[in-house]
Amino acid sequence: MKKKKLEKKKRSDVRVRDWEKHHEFSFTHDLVKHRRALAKLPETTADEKPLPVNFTPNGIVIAHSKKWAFVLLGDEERLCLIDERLQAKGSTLLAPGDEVLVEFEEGDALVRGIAPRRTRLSRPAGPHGNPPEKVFAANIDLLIVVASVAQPRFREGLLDRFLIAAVVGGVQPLLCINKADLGDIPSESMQRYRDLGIHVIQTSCVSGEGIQELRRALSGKRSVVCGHSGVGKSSMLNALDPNLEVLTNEVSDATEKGRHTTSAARLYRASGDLWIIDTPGIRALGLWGVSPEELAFYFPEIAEAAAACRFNDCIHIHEPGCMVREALEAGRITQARFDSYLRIRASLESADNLTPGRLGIRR
Ligand SMILES: Nc1nc2c(ncn2[C@@H]2O[C@H](COP(=O)(O)OP(=O)(O)OP(=O)(O)O)[C@@H](O)[C@H]2O)c(=O)[nH]1
Ligand SMILES: [Mg+2]
Ligand SMILES: [Zn+2]
Repeated sequence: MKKKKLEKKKRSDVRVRDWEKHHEFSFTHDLVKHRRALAKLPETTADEKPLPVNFTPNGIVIAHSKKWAFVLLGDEERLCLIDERLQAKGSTLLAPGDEVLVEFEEGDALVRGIAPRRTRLSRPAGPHGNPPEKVFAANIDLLIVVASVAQPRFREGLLDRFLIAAVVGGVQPLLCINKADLGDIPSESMQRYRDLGIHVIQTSCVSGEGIQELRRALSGKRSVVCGHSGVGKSSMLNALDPNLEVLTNEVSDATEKGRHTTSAARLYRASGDLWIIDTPGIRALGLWGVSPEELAFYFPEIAEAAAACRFNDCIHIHEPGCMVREALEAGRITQARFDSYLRIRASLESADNLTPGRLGIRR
């Protein structure tokens, strides 16, 4: 009985939210394939040759743990050790999509340099995270935020957070409403995002609806798929290119939630010049590099109205002469987006930056 309890505790300890903390652990799936290769790698990089400063990257990171990474060198996928000095630099931990310099030493491949990132998607690494910023995808053009019509039920909470992370990191967002074969979502929900200039595609990995449109949008670009567990992110990669054979799993019958099948982010190269990073489903997304005061600027319709508020430091909650609340009453700002603004603001003010936060005001 006691043993059972322990096992249970251990399993529940692996939270998807803690990607970084459990990376080594969650990576065992991929490791099985490469265990033999890994055994041949040296424990540390004894060589003290200085790290190169100006270099031309020769590889792209597919997936990584703290100490090693799968890197695409030309057409070859290679397991490389990461030079310990790069880890010591803190802010330069690897992310899938990173462009790196790999050098060879006595047959061993070593990651010796990380090129500056063109774009990034980040989140806070958590209270004990070092470095405090966790980059989970690098050098990408498109963030595909995936939600599902049902199983799991459609939830919008994460969407606005991903849209903000995209703006912060210089990435263009695209919204994918998957499992369209199971029904529809309210058209206002989709229109709300289309009105913000976001490309919204309804897809189904079962009927194939929208897959061609998605393929066109992704072609020639580097993208990353993100969203709750079970919405069909990995299935979408398979729909785009069946040769990928990405692992997927049914959602739980009882809770209609996903089973957190994908355990670590990984870059896939698919036919038609598609480069896509698949990521594990998450329950929540903390925002990196956004202060409560500047949050309104990431909601374009709120920022526009806010320019006319009576007080410069108006936070649009209860100040007199607030044009945001006026725009809300007039319907120019939707209640859903305003509620989302309030919730995210409350969470940015909370200690862990994650607690969705109850609406801080009574209306
Ligand atoms: N009906 C229907 N089912 C789908 C669709 N797309 C995916 N599924 C199913 O949804 C379940 C979850 O799919 P996954 O691709 O594993 O979901 P995921 O988002 O990668 O989940 P995590 O890896 O846990 O984050 C699988 O049983 C899929 O077959 C779809 O368009 N329609
Ligand atoms: Mg998956
Ligand atoms: Zn205001």
